[in-house]
Amino acid sequence: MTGPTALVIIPTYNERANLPTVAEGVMRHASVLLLVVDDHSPDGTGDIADELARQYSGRIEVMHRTGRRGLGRSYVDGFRAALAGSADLICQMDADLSHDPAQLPALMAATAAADLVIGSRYVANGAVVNWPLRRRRLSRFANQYIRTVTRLRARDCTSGYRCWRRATMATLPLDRISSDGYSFLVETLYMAARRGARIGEVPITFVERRLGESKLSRAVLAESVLMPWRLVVTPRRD
Ligand SMILES: Nc1nc2c(ncn2[C@@H]2O[C@H](COP(=O)(O)OP(=O)(O)OP(=O)(O)O)[C@@H](O)[C@H]2O)c(=O)[nH]1
Ligand SMILES: [Mg+2]
Repeated sequence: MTGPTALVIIPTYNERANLPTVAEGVMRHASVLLLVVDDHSPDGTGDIADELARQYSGRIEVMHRTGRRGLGRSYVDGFRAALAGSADLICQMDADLSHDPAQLPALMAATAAADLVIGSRYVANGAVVNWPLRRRRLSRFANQYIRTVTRLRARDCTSGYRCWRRATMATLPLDRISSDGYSFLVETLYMAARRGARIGEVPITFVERRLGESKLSRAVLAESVLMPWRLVVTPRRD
C-alpha cells in the first residue's frame, strides 16, 4: 500500500541563497511534490526555481507571479493550484530554512488525527534557535494577542509550517481571503477552525534565517495587528 501523496508549497521572494537547499531537503521524501510560488524576485530566485524544476522534472513546479506581491496573495494562488491537483496533503513551508524539511514527515503523520497540523514552536519540545530576546517576546506577544482576540486555541497561530488535509483546505473560501501578507496565516487558521477543522500541533525547531533578508514591512505588520479584530467583527456568511 502506498501512503498519502503530499504537495509542499513554498512562497519565495529573494531566496536565491536558500531555495536549492530547502528544495533538496523536500525532495528527499518520496512521493512529495513541490510548488514554488515566486513573486518575480529581483534576485533571480525564479530562474533558480526553474532550474530545480528541470533537475527534478515531474516533482517540482514553479508558479511565476506577476501583479500585486505578497505572501498571502502567493499562498491563495498556490492553494488554488494545489486544489486543482490531486495531492492528499498540502503543506506550507518557508524557503529560508527556518523550517527543517526533515520534520515534514512528522507533520504529515499527524494528519491521521487532525485536519490541519501546525509545526509549532510553542508546544512541549518545540524550540526557536537564534532569535534575540526582542524577537522572541514579539512572537510570544503576537500569539497571546491573537489567541485572546480570536479565541483560537492553537499555541502557535503564526507558524508558517503547516500541513492540511486536502478536503479541509477545500472548505476555505479562498476568494474571500483579504490578507496580502503574513496575516494570511491567522486568517486561514481562523477560517478552518470556524468550519470545525481539528487543529493539531507537532513540535518543531525553528531556526532563524542565516542567508537573505526578512521581508517584514510596516504595512504588513499593521495588517497583522488589525486582522484578529477584523476576523471577529466580520459576520460569517456561511
Ligand atoms: N511569494 C512571496 N513570498 C514571500 C513574500 N514575502 C515573504 N515571502 C516568503 O515567505 C517566507 C517567509 O518570509 P520571511 O521573510 O522569512 O519572513 P519571516 O520568517 O517573518 O522573517 P525572517 O526573520 O527574515 O525569517 C519566505 O519563504 C519568503 O521568501 C512575498 O511577498 N511573496
Ligand atoms: Mg523567515
